[in-house]
Amino acid sequence: MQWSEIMEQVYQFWGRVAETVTVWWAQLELWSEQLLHSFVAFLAQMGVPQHQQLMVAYGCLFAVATLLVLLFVWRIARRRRQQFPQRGVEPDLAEQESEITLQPAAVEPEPVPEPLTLYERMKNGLSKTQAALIGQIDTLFSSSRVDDLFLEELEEILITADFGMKTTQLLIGAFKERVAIEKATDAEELRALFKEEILHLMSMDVPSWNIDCDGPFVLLVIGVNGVGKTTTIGKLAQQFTRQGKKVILGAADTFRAAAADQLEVWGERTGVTVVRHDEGSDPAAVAFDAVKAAVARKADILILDTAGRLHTKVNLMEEMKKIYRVLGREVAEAPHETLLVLDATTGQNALVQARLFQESVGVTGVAITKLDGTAKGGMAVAIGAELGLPVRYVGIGEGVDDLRPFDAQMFVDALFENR
Ligand SMILES: Nc1nc2c(ncn2[C@@H]2O[C@H](COP(=O)(O)OP(=O)(O)OP(=O)(O)O)[C@@H](O)[C@H]2O)c(=O)[nH]1
Ligand SMILES: [Mg+2]
Repeated sequence: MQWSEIMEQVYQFWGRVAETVTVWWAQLELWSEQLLHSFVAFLAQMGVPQHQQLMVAYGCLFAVATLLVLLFVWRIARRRRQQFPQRGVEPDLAEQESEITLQPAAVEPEPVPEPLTLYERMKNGLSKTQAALIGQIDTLFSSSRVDDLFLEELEEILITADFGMKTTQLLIGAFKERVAIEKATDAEELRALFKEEILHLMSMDVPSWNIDCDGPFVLLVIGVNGVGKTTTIGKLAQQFTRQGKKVILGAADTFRAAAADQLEVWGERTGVTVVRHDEGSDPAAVAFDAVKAAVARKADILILDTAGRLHTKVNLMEEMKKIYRVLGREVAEAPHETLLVLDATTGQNALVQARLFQESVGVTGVAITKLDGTAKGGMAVAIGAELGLPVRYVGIGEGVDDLRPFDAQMFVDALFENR
């Protein structure tokens, strides 16, 4: 639209406004004149002499207007007294007070919720397992003494929470022994002993990752599809980057282009370089380029994503051997850690996967994801107890801080704490 057209429209608008105001004003004048005439006629009827009628009419109108103004002021004063009853009628003071009292209330910021502590996050993440497992255990411990029936019921609860048969037997055997030694009968004592035995099964003496080793620390992440490998890698990349580490990611899951895209999204989010090839290319070639890039750029950590779709154990082994070879050629002892990602919601099935990967590839640690979405948290105990594999990380949500280095004591405390 042209500038002149806009101006014309503005003029037209104001013209219309002025016209309307003029019409209203004329109408108002007409009404007031009519009112005055009617009032004068009324005065005449009342016998007021003609030369005084106009003066009396104006006088009355002035009195009515004054009354209306006074009524308005009185209403405002009454409202303020209701707001500040203790102040009585001290308008100046009340005004000052109102500024003092009302101002902060008007600008008071929304209370910011305290960020959850690590322990609280763990507790929330384990709430489903807690509800299913500890609730039943508490009922059992407080309702009967330790006898065969009690142990049978305990066994059933543990199997339902996916501790698996072997771990359940181990746990019940150890618990029975402890109860006999300590001569425990009280529900609280039994609970404490049971908690200790779970902790004992989960505790493992394993050295932490030597991230500050010479050359990049190489972490190979494996697992069947959908368990949370890429998400775990993204979370790890973010956490390591926050610690000031230089991280490089390798998209050795070449099974589908979307896998590398997903990793690239995490790379962009965390400001980390992602080495990728086209869909269907050789994963070992990606591993080769990624490790070369990590060495050349003096990265602290290289994390490799892989596809979990190799159909047979032989294929899986061949593929992995190739990757191990190229990594080991570039960096001594690489990969330093082969982290198997397991989805907690799959319960005992995760243990079957762990066994398969352990036999064919050689796993050095486990990350258990999606613990927040399951009541089958018992599988986390079984991993260590049955396979002797250290749990390195647990995923307790989709947020970046919901991947936590595993701490058996915190895990058990969070599980057993009364809510
Ligand atoms: N609730 C919850 N969801 C998770 C967790 N970890 C991963 N996920 C979700 O699990 C889904 C699968 O995660 P991915 O990282 O794509 O799994 P993947 O193993 O890389 O899958 P493929 O590349 O297809 O083999 C995603 O929707 C993630 O957000 C966790 O700890 N808790
Ligand atoms: Mg993936």
